Amino acid sequence: MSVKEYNPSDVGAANGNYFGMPFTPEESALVLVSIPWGVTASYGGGQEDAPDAIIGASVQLDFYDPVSPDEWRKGIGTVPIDYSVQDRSKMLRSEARRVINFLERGGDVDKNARMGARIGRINKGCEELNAKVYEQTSEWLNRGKLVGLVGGDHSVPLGYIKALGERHGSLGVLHIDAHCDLRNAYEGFTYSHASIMYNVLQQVPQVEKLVQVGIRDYCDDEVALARENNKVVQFDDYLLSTARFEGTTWTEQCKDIVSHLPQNVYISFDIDGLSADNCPHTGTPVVGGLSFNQALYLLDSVVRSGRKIVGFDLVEVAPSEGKDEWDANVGARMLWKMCGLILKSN
Ligand SMILES: [Mn+2]
Repeated sequence: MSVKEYNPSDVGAANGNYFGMPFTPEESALVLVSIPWGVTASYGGGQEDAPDAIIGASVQLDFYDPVSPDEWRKGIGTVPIDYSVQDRSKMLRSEARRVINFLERGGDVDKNARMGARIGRINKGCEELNAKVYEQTSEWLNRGKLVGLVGGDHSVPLGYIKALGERHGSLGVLHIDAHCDLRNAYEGFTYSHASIMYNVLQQVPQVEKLVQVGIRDYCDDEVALARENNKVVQFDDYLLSTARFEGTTWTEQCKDIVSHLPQNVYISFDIDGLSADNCPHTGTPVVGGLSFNQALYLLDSVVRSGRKIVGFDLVEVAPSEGKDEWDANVGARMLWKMCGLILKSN
């Protein structure tokens, strides 16, 4: 079907594309790249199934968006999912589970050659994944496309943020998450979901600011790192709430948050930054958190400030097995809003 014949008010087509959109990636301004990967989950898993589940849930959305009306008409294309990534993830995930169980029983990996070898294989597999994400996203950027990345766990965007850094020279990361993800090699895994922002700071020098919002489950080392590194600005979820109880508005807080960001902004959206009723099956849900509308208002504040969203990811959506598709439903809706916002700001 051509784009002209397409009526978005019709019943959604289950054509394998996000939102049942009729566009090919080639004819779209924005392409969505799926990374079905979830090797290092420390608690709940399932993130490698998120792209399929989000596509499934996305078809039943209606497309009028008062925040970014009609922006989808510029084209939102779906890059076919590479299931070899998911197969590799499942294999390495079973190795990672053994390592985590071993650690939880008090084991010392430095004294256990088999566990050490497992960690070596996992780290190598993650490096290969990072290279693949870098290549795939670079290819679409070179063709003049905007790219949205759909995880997968939070380890997946490293290669993409590198590609954007090389392209733009300077960018800031707006990081919405319950966690800081500033751990150096969590559980022995260099490319853990809990280390993504540590790795970004180490490996992507073009990231000049990392602004973290909604964080509420983090450790002393991560606070110390943030205090020593003037690139990192943290907005603790409870402290934001407290200020609002005492009269500060979310509008004022969003202005403050956005003021720390440079002109080019990458959004890294961990679904657990939202309150847990929005993501009950995510890997590490935490009480508190942003409402859907608070998060959306913050993202729109970035665009309204005149800054440009140069890329985004949506990670840690974990569909439950069985009938409850709520996590994927919320994920699809947040993805839809981010698609509209990136198109609006470019
Ligand atoms: Mn995260």
